[in-house]
Amino acid sequence: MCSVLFHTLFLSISVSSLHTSSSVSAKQHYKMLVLGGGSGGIAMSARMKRMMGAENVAVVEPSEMHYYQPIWTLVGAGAKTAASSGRSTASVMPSGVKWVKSKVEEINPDTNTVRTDDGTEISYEYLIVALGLQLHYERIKGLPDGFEHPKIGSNYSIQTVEKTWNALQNFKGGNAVFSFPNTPVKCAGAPQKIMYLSDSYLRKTGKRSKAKIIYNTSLPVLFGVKKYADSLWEIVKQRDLQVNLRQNLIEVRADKQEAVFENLDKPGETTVIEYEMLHVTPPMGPSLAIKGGPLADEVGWLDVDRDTLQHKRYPNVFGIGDCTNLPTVRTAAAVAAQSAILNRTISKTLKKEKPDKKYDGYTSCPLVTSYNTVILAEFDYNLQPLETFPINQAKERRLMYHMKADLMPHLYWHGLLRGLWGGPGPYRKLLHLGMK
Ligand code: FAD
Ligand code: UQ1
Repeated sequence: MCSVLFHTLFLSISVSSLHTSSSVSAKQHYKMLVLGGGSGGIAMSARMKRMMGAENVAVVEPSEMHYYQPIWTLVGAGAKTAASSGRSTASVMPSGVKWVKSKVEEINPDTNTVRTDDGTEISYEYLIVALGLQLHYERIKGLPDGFEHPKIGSNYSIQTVEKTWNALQNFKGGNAVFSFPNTPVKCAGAPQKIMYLSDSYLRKTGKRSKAKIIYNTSLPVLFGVKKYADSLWEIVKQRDLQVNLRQNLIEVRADKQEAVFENLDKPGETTVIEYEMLHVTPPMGPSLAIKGGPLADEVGWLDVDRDTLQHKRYPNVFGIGDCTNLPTVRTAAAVAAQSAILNRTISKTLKKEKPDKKYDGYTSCPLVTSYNTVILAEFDYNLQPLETFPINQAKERRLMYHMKADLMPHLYWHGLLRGLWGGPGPYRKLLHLGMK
């Protein structure tokens, strides 16, 4: 009780911020502890504040900055600035919610505790895990050091996204190469969106005839949903983009501008491509704070129920977003839909009732195909299209580009992060009324 009073007093006299850092608070127990302050963590902390009061909620997040990652596709192509993608974590943290500015090292669901990198133990009654996924540039020989050389970039990290734009602007002639790794990735369309944008840029600047554009993907398909893959194959044919399937980037010799790919169907067979521009999508894997621990599945992802998002073995633990093993494509759009379901699951669990709403796997990938067109892919667990608008979304559309570039950022900062946007499901039903 005493510590709660101290905490309240401290908050009331703090002039610099509404949020306190971990070093000044003695409170080490929360009714709702959220791990990770990215898309899923902030959205759920806003929802949990509404459900149980800000004083009962804490978020563990080490980063000073919060990034709207989906816009990095456009930053890499020079259509948005990197600065526009970030805001301070303090500014997105719901007011009154405790921000523990540390890194989670270990989660102990048997004792309902979490240990952070500064050795602090925090206990909880309920836990939401939203730790995102881990990028593994280091699994490609020659990286990350290779990024110190020009002509190579990656839209997947704030450190390297502007390097993509530099490489594109400085392109003179030769191969422009784009990779897709041999792991699950977040936003499975992003590795090829930057190829379409680069093609458009080179056409606009009169350099396209000097370029050979190559998309080397580990996957056996161009895109996992047939309806959109069919449209994308048409586009790559029309624009003379070379797609090579089952090719995995294993080494970058940045000093010589060489990329080495292995043929996944013929182990040991490698191809060396000299590049004038290289865009790397890194291998990705589970959060290291989850992998190998009691909350992980056999691969390392958070083991949650695909309908309710409740942990399969620990009923007071829940998961959202990229860190989970939900069998859908990891996106912020999926996080939005999941946040509404998880809110319901938790509210039912608190009342000792059975969760009733089911997540259908909704995810969405605005496939940017030029500086003014998008194919808006939306689909479910069964890889079946689940489109919001009563028009054929497999067609390239200008309207959808404006949605991606101009509307989505607002929906993210003011809707999703405030716990007010639970995905387009209800609007889809309205928009399709009378159409079927
Ligand atoms: P994140 O938002 O990544 O948050 C994870 C948080 O956990 C981070 O803040 C991190 O600092 C924190 N964290 C990590 N480890 C620890 C630890 N040990 N302790 C404490 N905190 C920790 N989605 C779309 O819907 N549409 C798109 O068009 C789209 N395009 C994309 C393009 C690119 C280039 C990229 C990179 C992503 C794109 N996404 C897109 C995907 C989207 O950004 C992610 O799926 C979404 O942010 C996932 O939310 P999350 O909360 O699971 O993870
Ligand atoms: C979405 O909800 C979302 O999260 C805010 C995205 O992330 C940026 C998206 O890219 C998309 C497409 C959606 C889905 C929203 C609509 C209106 C179709």
